[in-house]
Amino acid sequence: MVRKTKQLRQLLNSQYLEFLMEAHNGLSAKIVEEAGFKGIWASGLSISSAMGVRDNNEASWTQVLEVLEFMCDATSIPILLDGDTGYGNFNNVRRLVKKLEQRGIAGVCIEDKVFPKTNSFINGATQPLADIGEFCGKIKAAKDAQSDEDFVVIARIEAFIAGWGLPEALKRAEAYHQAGADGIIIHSSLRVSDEILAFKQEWGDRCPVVIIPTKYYTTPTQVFRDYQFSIVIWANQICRAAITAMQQAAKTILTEESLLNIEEEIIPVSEVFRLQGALELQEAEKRYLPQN
Ligand code: SPV
Ligand code: MG
Repeated sequence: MVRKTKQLRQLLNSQYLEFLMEAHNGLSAKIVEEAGFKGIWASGLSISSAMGVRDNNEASWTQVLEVLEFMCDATSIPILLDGDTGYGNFNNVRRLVKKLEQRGIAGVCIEDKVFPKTNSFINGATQPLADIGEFCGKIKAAKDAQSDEDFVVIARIEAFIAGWGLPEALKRAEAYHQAGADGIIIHSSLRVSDEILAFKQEWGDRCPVVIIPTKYYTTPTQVFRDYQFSIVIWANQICRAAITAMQQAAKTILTEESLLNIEEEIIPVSEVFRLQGALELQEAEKRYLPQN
């Protein structure tokens, strides 16, 4: 089987538009793989929300690592971690990369903001950007720390989010590319894709460019193909779908004080067992437990 790092690298360098789907725990990761996705975005927003905390580095990086381990064990497709700002300085980044490799994570994305970060869609224009030189040091440290040559390091540019224009975004992209980033995420909070398209037009194919169309979701995916983006990340929809379903089920059961109207609407317990791999354990028990 192709190593997960190599799988992710192949997605990044593929001539076709590829897709990563968000997941935030072992169960959602498994569901994403079963749906047919070739890779997973371990979203900071959705992992933190599943933990019941904010997307402000309230969960420690080792708590995130624990979640990643479950996600990785449950799946055979590569995981790209949303590594926020790298949880500290260059030194924290290189330790992060080492630990991610040990846990089977295929790559990490770090963004050019300041620890503790805030989600890009919460007052983005007030968020300070990292110093370019300091951020380049983090990228270099990440690349020097990896022991698997295919481990992927993506640099995420928040210039548009923070209210800077195209020249600043391009300046940063060039610096991060020179520092050794394997690809760039160009992020935007506009409801139209103008910023990211203008960026790609200027940037060309100097290195793969990844996008997160959470806000500009009305842009047809064919446009992203035509502009030759590398990967589209659907960054939070599995988490949001789960929240919708959980809110509705909780409300129905609370008000009706009965399961009658919900039982047919939700998956049976047997499907939970299947997703957990209960059958495998039953077979293993036959092999390993004394049979009477
Ligand atoms: C995440 O999924 O945590 C991201 C993407 O960073 S976004 O929330 O769209 O900024
Ligand atoms: Mg994030």
